[in-house]
Amino acid sequence: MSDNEMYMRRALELARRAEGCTSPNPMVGCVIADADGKIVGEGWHRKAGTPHAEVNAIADMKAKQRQGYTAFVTLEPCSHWGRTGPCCEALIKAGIKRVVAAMEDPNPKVAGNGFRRLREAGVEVITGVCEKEARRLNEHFLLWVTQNRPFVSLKFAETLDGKLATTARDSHFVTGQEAHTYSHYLRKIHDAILVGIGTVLDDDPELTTRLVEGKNPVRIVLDSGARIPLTAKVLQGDAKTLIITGPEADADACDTLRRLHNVEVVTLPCENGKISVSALLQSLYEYEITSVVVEGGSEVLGSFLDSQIADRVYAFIAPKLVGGTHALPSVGGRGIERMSRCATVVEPELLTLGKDWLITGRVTF
Ligand code: AOF
Ligand code: ZN
Repeated sequence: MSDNEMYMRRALELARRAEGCTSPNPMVGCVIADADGKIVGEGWHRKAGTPHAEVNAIADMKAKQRQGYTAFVTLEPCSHWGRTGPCCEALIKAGIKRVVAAMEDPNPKVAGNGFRRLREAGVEVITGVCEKEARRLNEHFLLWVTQNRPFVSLKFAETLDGKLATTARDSHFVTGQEAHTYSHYLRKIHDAILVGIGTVLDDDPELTTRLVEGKNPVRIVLDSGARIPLTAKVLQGDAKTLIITGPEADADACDTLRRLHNVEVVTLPCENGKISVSALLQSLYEYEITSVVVEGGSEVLGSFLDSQIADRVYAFIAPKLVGGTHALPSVGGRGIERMSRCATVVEPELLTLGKDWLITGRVTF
C-alpha cells in the first residue's frame, strides 16, 4: 500500500463515522500530514449545514507554523459558497501545499472547479487515490447529484429457493437475528424506506431504526387507494411518513391522513392501477431524499424491476427450502421473457450473517 493510500484509508474511516448523518451531503473525511508524514489534523463532515471535513481538520491542527502540509481528502474540496464557505480557500489560507483527493466532486457547483482553484494557487493536486472505495462510500450522494433522483436499493429476505413466504403466505422468521439487525442498519443509511400497502395490512411494520443506533428513515407507503388504517404503526411515532396515493383515492380518507402528526399525503399518477415509479422518484427528489430502500412486498419490488429502476440489491438468503408453485417469489411483477434482457448484479459482495447470507451488488440493466 502506498503512503497516499494509507492516509486516504484513514480519511475514509473518518468519513464513515458520520454514516447515516450527512444527507443530502456526502460523507467526507480529511487527514492533514506534515512534511515528515506525521498526522497533524483530522476531521470529517458530520451533518449538512455544519463545517466540511477540511475545515474541521484544519481546526484540529495543533502546530501553527503550517508549512509543507499535505491534505488527504475523500472528495474534491469544494469551491462554492453553499451552506458553508469554500474549502479550497480554507486549505490555501492554512498553507496546504499538496492536496491528495480520492475523486472529483460531480456536484455541478464543484465539478473540477475545486481542483482548478487549488492549482491556480500553486497547490499540487493528485486525484484518484482509493477512488473505488470513495465511490462506494458515497454511492447514494453520487447518483442523486448526477441523476437527480434517489438511489434505489431493493431489499428482500428469501429462502434458498427464492420464496418470500410459504404457500399459506407465512413470511415470519425467514432469516435470523443478525440479518434482522443488518436490515435496521439499512434503515439508518438510507434517507427513506418504502413498502406497499399490502405489507402494511399483512405485517403492520413500524419501519423505524431500533436494532442499531441511528436516525429513522422517512417512511413511505404506496397506497393508491388510501386504504391505510389509522391505527397502522407506520402512522405513529416521531418518524415522518409519506403516503403516496393515486388520483382515484377517496378525498375524505386523504384529508383525515393529512391531519395526522408527521404524515404527508402525496398524490401521483398511476399506470395500470399502480403508482408510476418514475413520478414517485421525481417527487422524492423534490423532498431531498437521496436514497430509498424498497422493502417489499413482492409486487412493489417487481414494479421497480419492471420499471428498470434499481441501483443496488440486498438479498438476504436463508438456508431453507419451502417449495410451492404458488408460494410468493421474492420479486414479483411482470418479469421478462428473455434471459438475455435480465438485470445483472455486478461487483457482488457476500456476507455471512449468522446462519444466513447477504448478497449485495449494483444492479445494471
Ligand atoms: C467538501 N467537504 O466535507 C463536504 C463537501 O451546502 P454546503 O455548503 O454544505 O455544500 C454541500 C456540497 O459540498 C455537497 O453537495 C458536496 O458537493 C460538497 N460537500 N465538500 O469539500 C465536505 N461535505
Ligand atoms: Zn467544502
